[in-house]
Amino acid sequence: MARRGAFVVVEGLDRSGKTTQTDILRQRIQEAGKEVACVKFPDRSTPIGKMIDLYLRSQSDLDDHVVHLLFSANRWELASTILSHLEQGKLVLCDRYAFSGIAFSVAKILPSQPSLSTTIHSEQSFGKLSPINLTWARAPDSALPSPDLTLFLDVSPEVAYTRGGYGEERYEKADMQSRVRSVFEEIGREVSADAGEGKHGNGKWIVIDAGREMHTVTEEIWRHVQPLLDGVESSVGRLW
Ligand code: DGP
Ligand code: NA
Ligand code: NA
Repeated sequence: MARRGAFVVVEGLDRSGKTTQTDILRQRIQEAGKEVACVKFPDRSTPIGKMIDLYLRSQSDLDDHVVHLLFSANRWELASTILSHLEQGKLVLCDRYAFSGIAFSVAKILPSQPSLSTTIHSEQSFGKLSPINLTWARAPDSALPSPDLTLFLDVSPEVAYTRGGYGEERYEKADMQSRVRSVFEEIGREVSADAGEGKHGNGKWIVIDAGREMHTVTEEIWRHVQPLLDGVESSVGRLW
């Protein structure tokens, strides 16, 4: 079987340097003589992406469930494009993916001092509508192409603060960011546990300490991506 391209996702907190590092990584892959296709979520250019953009800029208010489904739909809009790049042997480099979808939606229901594992798996409802738990949040992204490798750029809220604080958008607030970070940690544990048991892939999950000097972070990222430059033999997995 011909080798296909590898699917690499970069996830991270706001102010983690995700955009800069993704850009450096793209250049390095090209300098290594390999073809790379870049995808970024949310893709604000599509009709659904435009709705997401309005929401993120607080120009519209939407129910949390609706927002969650829009972000997922935005990924489905590009799923076949991602697959065809992979089949053509290109490495797909994706800035955020379904893990962000879960992390941001589930973070909304967490108390500021989370007792995480009980809360995010809870089926209990305390309003008219059920809050978004992990099971519900996972469902719409089920069967999307799964990454071979996810690099999670981790940064503490304190370091993010010293980098000039957060921006103006809806989720860019310190307490939300630390809750998002907790959910990402839980997701990472689950993905790693699955990989450890040899279960079908949600791929490999690597935590990168993005609080360090930029060059150090770049080198560590490269160490993980380099083995994937010549593609992979196995067929593309599906999420969850
Ligand atoms: P970015 O362009 O990477 O800064 O992302 C814009 C914002 O949208 C950022 O605060 C993270 C958030 N976000 C990204 N993907 C999702 C998602 O799937 N669901 C939710 N609720 N938020 C997301
Ligand atoms: Na952002
Ligand atoms: Na998204």
